[in-house]
Amino acid sequence: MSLYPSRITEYDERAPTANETETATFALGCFWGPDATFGAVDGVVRTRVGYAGGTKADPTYHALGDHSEAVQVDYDSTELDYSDLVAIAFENHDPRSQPRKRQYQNVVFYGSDAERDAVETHLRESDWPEDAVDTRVERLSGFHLAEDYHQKFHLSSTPSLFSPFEEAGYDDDEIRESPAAAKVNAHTAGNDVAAFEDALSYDPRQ
Ligand code: MHO
Repeated sequence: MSLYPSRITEYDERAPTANETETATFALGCFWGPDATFGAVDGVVRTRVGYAGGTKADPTYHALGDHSEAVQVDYDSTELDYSDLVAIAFENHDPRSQPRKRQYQNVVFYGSDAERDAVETHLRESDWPEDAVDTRVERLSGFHLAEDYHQKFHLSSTPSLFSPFEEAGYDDDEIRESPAAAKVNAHTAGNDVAAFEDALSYDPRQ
């Protein structure tokens, strides 16, 4: 499968703008995986990875302090709800224990009382006994963008699909914030991504 730069720019021009989306933030271990897992979901428009949950100012990958690796998901609330994303978060980690390293700990970061209520409702309706869940549920106090080489990690490790973004003239910030890049990144990580198949890729043999 290949990508035309023009398909990328067309896809991104059609996507909901940043003002038209809501944002959810989760720490679920090494952020490369959840970046691609959420990117595959219909209605997830943009993703970015960073550090959250700690107090250290200006964390970096090698000086993380008390933060955890986190993914931020911008989604179209006409297509899916915050609680759908919470459900996906709990399908994609084991909430019964925390990794020892705070870097990889699991945290659901809510941004409002309504979101906190949605997490609590999800847990109450889940099969987990209340005292079995170690995943923290905390108010988001800040999100620090990770280095460019961690953004869309699977995509940037796949030159044949990454170079069309460069040919489209995208810089690092534009690749990080590109709705098309979220979908192609999810595809390169091995997920089924309807938007990639339907709107972005072409088969060069046809
Ligand atoms: N160092 C590990 C995890 C990276 S993740 C961004 C690895 O290379 O797989 O923490």
